[in-house]
Amino acid sequence: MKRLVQILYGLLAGWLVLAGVGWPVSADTSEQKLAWFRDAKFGLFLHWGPASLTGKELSWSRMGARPGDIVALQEVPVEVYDNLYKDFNPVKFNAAEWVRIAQDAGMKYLVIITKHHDGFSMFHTKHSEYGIANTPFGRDIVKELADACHRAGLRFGVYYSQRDWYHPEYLKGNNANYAEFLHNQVRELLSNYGKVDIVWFDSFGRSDLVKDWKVYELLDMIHKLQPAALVNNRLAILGDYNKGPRDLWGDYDTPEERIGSFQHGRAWESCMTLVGRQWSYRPGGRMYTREETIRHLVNTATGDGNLLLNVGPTPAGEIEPRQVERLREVGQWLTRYGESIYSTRGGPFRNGKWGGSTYRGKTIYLHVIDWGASRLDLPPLKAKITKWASLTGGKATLVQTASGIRIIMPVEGRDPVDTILRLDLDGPAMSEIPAGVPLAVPASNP
Ligand code: FHN
Repeated sequence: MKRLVQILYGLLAGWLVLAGVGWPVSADTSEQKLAWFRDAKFGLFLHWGPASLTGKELSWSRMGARPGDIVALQEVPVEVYDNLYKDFNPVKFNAAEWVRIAQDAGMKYLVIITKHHDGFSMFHTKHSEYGIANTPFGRDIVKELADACHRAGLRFGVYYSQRDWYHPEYLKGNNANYAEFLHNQVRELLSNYGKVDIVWFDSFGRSDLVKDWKVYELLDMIHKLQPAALVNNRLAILGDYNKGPRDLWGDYDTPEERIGSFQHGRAWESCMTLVGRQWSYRPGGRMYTREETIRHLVNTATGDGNLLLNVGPTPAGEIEPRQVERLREVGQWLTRYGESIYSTRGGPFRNGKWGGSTYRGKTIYLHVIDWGASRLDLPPLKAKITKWASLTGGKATLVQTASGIRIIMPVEGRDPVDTILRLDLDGPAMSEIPAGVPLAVPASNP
């Protein structure tokens, strides 16, 4: 009966999302578990491994027939790829330095690759020889990062790929043996590295085999070993996120390389590369500008989501100086304007090309990215604006009437990245969108 209710709930929720109504708050999504995540808004994703020695894409550059291949990326012969670890010696790796870089960027959590599709374990494991312990470096990367995060008060997440193109039993052999291997490694990660705040799965390759991998037992193990850990929506099958049984959807959604659409009732996090649309180290790849990177963060926050921004460290164990500088610039912006991002929720106005809004208590922050012709027109609020100010300067005028809000900001007063206006209300901003459906913004705006 419970499963039927869950399926019906899932169908209803899916319809609501498709209808653009938004996601109803699911009774079984633990909002208190998610509270820190919703407040944090911004995390660091780290895609790293011996593949960084080639500058090609982690796992995907390894040649070999695989289901759903992106053949174009395959450039490294398997026998070369699978022996890179013998030369992997990132002597400049300093976990405390990476944690400092993340915190200087204003990031509140970190997710590290522990094993990607290439099957290489970046942690000391009893269940595979193909891992960091058998490199010239030898040290347990995951342990050093976990310890540094715990010391610095940065939330710690582990990425673990259920797909494993190295393991002899994965898809080709006895999947029950692969399931045991997978469960054993996840148990190690959740037992040996202290508190784990996020388990970031990255999908099984084929839905027809999910049952072989005992996904429900895996979920039970996680809840027993790390009861407060969040699990993303990639526990089960590739591409079919949020279509299988509701209890496999995890705690939040994970739009990738794009800004997720406005969604209020169910948490979400856009994961995005900073350089070259490649997850692992890509020397010379194009890096997002300061403006683009800040806008990625603003556009996720105004949609009520998080941004997990990815860097690919070098084979020497450093984060490229140019990437460190970009992250530092975002951190400086957050030092000045973080009140409009951290511990806010997205809305009450629906975000779009014009920008968007965030709110906390009786305060709304407008993030205006495109003023269009000359002004911003917003729909009416129930609450009265008691005072307002521009956090980014400029001399604007604001008029609130029963038919809406009109804001005029002269060109010279507009911030080239994000003009932030703070509106203080005589009532809670949340009461403007009780069902979590954002207020539509007139088409007269961009
Ligand atoms: O194939 C992986 C990819 O390499 C990367 O790890 C991303 C990060 O979300 N996940 C998979 C693609 O969806």
